[in-house]
Amino acid sequence: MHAIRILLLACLAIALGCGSPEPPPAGAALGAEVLLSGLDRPVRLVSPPGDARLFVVEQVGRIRVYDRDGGDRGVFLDLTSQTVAGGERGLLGLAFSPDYADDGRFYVNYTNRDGDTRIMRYHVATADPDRADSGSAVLVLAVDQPFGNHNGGMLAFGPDGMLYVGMGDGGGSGDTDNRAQDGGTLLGKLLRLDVSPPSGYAIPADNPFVGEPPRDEIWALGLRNPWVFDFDTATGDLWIADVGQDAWEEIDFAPANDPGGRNYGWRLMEGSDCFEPPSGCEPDTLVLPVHVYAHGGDPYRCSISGGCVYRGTAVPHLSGRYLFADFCSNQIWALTPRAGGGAPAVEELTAALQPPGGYAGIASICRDDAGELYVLDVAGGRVVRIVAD
Ligand SMILES: [Ca+2]
Ligand SMILES: [Ca+2]
Repeated sequence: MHAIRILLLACLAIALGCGSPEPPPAGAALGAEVLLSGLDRPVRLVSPPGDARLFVVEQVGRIRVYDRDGGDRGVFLDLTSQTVAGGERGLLGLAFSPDYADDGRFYVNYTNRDGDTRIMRYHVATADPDRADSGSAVLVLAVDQPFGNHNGGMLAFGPDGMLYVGMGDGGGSGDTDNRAQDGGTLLGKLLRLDVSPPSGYAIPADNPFVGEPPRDEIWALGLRNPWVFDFDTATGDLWIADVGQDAWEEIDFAPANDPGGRNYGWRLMEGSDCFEPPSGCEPDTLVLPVHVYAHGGDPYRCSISGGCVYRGTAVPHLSGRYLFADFCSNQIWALTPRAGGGAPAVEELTAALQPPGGYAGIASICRDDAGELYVLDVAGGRVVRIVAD
């Protein structure tokens, strides 16, 4: 009906001689279907390499495992007794080893009962691939958290086989202790760790601050709350959604094979504006976002929920585009990178990607091993798959 109306309007426009027909409505080849519901604050969805199963992270401390068609395979790991969940805390990150099929290792990032960040390694159970060995925990990294918010939380292996860790600035407001610019703390950074040792981690020899004062774990600094980042599975490019303060939300970028050491600006800058100090922030010395959007509007926008670059096959309209959302407005956009730089094109897809009942609060957009995308509605307890209409 809607399509017919648009067609009629387009014909009318031609008849009146007022221009060429409209292109197909944005998102005409897109749809959204509810795959899972009734979950307890789902924040992430991850698949091991080469594995068709979907592992859904519930912020309350559970990892559930499903078939790709939504068939329930049970609870993979229950960490609810280890975590303090609520607000921005809880079980926040999950990454499977690049060699998971052989080594059975996976990594989680959660806020422990003291409110501090713990990154732990676990092993799959010997007898059942749908269960983790809950007694196999090994500490990889512990980071104290001064406040309850801005825990970052995401873990992902890069194309280089290293584990990347998104760390928020420690919280509070305005990064009053200037942690994101302080090379002496891991807060407000993206970390790069070699997790091949039996426990803990090693520093990759080519990390950018080896032999310099900033801590050797740091890959990038000047981040406020990089809750979701993504390595494009086709190019290796890095996309970081960094949650802003009161004015701007931003998307940061680094090309594949970047040597690291980028300073993305926070708290000197929020988005493309000076923040602290309010003027004279010397943007030329910092890495500016590739895309920003302002707080406000109707629906009200206030907090970016990062996503993924689409490299699946089911939805050609999205190929090579980076999808992201806003937690407050539940709008969804697709960003098309510009070869050779320049401002990327951004298309809003909110209408085309509405499931029945809409979204209550989007936490992230994630991909499975086939490259297909899922919207994680943390507040609505649902996982919504993006499909061709
Ligand atoms: Ca150093
Ligand atoms: Ca920034």
